[in-house]
Amino acid sequence: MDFMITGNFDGYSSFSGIYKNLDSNKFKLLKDSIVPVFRSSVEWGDYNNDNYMDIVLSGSLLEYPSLTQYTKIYSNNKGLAFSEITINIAQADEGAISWGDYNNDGNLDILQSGLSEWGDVFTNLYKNYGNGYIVNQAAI
Ligand SMILES: [Ca+2]
Ligand SMILES: [Ca+2]
Repeated sequence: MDFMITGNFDGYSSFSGIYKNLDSNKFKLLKDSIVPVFRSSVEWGDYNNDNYMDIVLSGSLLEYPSLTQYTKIYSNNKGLAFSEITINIAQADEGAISWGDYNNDGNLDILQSGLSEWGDVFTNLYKNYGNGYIVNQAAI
């Protein structure tokens, strides 16, 4: 199993990293350009059903002293790299984000909660139509 961590390690910058399991005792940090976030939530899921686990994450990007909310989906390119996909999803931090197939159509949907850039608390459900379309199903 590989894993991903996000967080803040010095108070002035944030970090996101994917670690590939080389064998039972060694992991290698991949050099993918995952947005570095803290106050974050991240989960693996195969949203496009290609049998490669993708990533959804949300959190705060800290480039001291500015702080920006980020929510991104990264598509797994056949285990070789991850690329950010373009999607209309609310930017949030200090929340939770997860995959789940709420309508049992075989496509993983997204449940997102968190704080907007204006400090509003929200929860959104996004339906995955397949073919790259993920649409907000209105605030919950
Ligand atoms: Ca996938
Ligand atoms: Ca679904």
